[in-house]
Amino acid sequence: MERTFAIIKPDAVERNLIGKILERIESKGFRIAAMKRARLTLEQAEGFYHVHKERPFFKDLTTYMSAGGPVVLLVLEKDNAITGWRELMGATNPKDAADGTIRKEFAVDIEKNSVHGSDSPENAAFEISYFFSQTEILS
Ligand code: RTP
Ligand code: MG
Repeated sequence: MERTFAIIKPDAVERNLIGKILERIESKGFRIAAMKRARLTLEQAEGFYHVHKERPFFKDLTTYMSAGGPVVLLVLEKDNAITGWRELMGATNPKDAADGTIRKEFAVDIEKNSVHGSDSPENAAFEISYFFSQTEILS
C-alpha cells in the first residue's frame, strides 16, 4: 500500500467539482486517508512548490494556488498510488490529456488544471508532511 498527496485546486473547488473528483478517486479504488479544505497563504504555496522556484510560471502558480480560492488537500492510499493518481489526473496541459482523465474532463488550462499529484515517493512524503500531521492520517 502506497500513499500519495493530492490537491483539488481552486478552479475545481470554485466550480463545485469536489464531489465529482472524489467520486472518480474512490471509484478507482483509492482510499481517502486524510482530507481537509484550506486556503493557502502565498508563503505556504511558495514552500510547497519550491522545486519550481526558478520556473517562469512560479509566481503565477503560487498566486493562483493561494489567492485563487480554497483548495482540498488529500492523502490517497492504494497499491502504486503515486503512478495511479497521476494516470487518473492526466497530462499537465488538458490539451494533451487522455480521454477519461480528470484534467481532460475538468481542467480549464495548463495552470488551472484542477488537480495536483505527487510525482515521486520522496515528494509524496514531503508533500504529505507539509500539510498533515501523522494523527490526521487514518489508514
Ligand atoms: P502538479 O505538480 O500540479 O501535479 O502538476 P504536474 O506535475 O503535471 O506539473 P508541474 O510541471 O509539476 O507544474 C506544476 C503546476 O504548475 C502549473 N503550470 N503552469 N503556465 C505554465 O506553463 C505552467 N506549467 C505548469 C500547473 O498548475 C501545474 O500543474
Ligand atoms: Mg508536479
